Amino acid sequence: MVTHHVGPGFQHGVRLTCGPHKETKTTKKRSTRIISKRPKLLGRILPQVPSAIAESLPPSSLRPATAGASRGAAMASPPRPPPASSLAPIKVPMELHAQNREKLTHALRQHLAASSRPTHGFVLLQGGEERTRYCSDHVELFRQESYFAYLFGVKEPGFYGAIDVSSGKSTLFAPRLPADYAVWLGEIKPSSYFKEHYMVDMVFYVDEIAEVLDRQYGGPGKPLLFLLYGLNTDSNNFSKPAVLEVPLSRPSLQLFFYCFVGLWGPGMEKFDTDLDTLHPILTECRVIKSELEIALIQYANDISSEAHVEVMRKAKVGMKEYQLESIFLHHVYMYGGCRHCSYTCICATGENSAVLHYGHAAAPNDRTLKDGDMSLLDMGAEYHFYASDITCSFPVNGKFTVDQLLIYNAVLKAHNNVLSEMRPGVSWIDMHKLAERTILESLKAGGVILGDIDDMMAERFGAVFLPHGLGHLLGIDTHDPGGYMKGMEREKEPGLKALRTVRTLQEGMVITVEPGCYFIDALLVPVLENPNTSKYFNLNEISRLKGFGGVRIESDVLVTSQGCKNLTNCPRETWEIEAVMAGARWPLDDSASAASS
Ligand SMILES: [Mn+2]
Repeated sequence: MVTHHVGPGFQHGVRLTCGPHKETKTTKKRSTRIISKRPKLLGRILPQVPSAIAESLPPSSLRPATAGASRGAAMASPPRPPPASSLAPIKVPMELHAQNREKLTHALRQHLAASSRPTHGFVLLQGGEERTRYCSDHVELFRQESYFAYLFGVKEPGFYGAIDVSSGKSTLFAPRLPADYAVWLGEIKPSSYFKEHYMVDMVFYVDEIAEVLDRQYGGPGKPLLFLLYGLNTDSNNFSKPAVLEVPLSRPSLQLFFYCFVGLWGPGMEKFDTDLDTLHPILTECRVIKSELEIALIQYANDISSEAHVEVMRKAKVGMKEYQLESIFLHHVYMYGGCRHCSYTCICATGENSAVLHYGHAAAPNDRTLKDGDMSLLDMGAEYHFYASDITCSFPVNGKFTVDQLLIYNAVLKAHNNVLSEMRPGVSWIDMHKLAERTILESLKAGGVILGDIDDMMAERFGAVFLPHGLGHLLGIDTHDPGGYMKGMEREKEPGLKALRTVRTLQEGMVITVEPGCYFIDALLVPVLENPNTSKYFNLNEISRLKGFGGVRIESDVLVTSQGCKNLTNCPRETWEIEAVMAGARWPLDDSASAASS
């Protein structure tokens, strides 16, 4: 996925309204809500599939071509369809989160020692809370807050977690659930379950936090709590420091406590708090991935790559964009166990593929695929919090036109050039410029633009075609935090200002490489009207390509000690795409490769 809050959005600066005031709901309320809504859900009827959709997807005609290979044997018994997936959900190692905690305490101790501060205190994080749909009792499917997920791997809502900075010991605080929970929502798990399952040292209840931390500290003076508060440079939102429940029924009283008494409920006067130290250190921990994290990102990539291939195979003229989305979602969930995607699927075809973040509620992937369209499908599954973010572009009828070959290969060459240059020490800004230059050179070779490429680069002309950043860190968030650490400035120039990171690559980073080339009216028109820039266009060509849409190719790439490793495995060469769309297996076997090349 590409950029959201870049450029103008960023200039709004910090949005203080998104600070810690946002959530006031208590665990108790949540439980009551859930319980009271259940009977309604029990009576819900499954929606009927529109018959037009069912008809457009005759399952037999969409079977891979290999199904016909055993025709002779078909007389005796029906041929076995090939397995729909070669994958199955992998085991999630909770050591991953224990390692993450260890990494944090190590980094925190180092930081504190370096600034001559005492190395004791507690990291205290508040996990995410379940939300309902507006004022209704419909509970939205919960997904853990990402920093909490990183440190504790807890999938349930309403938890807090603490880490003793000096000993490294970790404690989870579980919500105290009412007895009715067992009626509507299942077994109330004992503390011992959470202790064992999440590999923490201790488990208590949320209402015991102040008492437990005070007791565990046992030293002189007040114990220090390191709370998470800091800016997400992609969204401009702030992470929310832990707030202890105020057992007051009236929101106005809660607000009073919040504003005048301090952030805390009863018992918090026992602690000192630090809002500055934790966020940058924890964010930096997330930037470099461990082996165990990489394995999960690889799995999310494997199942998502396979699902993209499945979509590619089943895409046909006359289908709806959302049917492509549906095939992807079904595949990653059915075979990969991925209940969440990392972001909303972008299934753009035709002119929609020039809308960078198509697929949102106001543009809900509902166009009919037409002969001659390109598609741009940006979809990625999430597995145990870890993301994939993959874009494939291909002609919906399975055969590239001359124009499509030109634009697609321009982007592919940019993608491949970047991969061949990526290694520790390389500047991401340079990689962006490399992608941009590659695309401009290809467009020039194809007669779409004219003039000197260096001049175009100096004038940032490439941003007309590639307005978003080349890629972003990927991990528990699709746009993983840490793109701009303290002291790193956002560039001001077109294209570069949209970069989600300006870092130098380091071993262990996972970053997306997603060059694109788009024909976006909102960008083309002003540039065509300006004589300083219109000189670069071959006007005949550009007027023909104006409705082309766009191409993006996106892979998730691990920076290794010597270079990089592409974690994504989708058909990328045009002949690979055409072969797969014609029914060839992926990866192509030797005969298919030979026939196509
Ligand atoms: Mn992306």
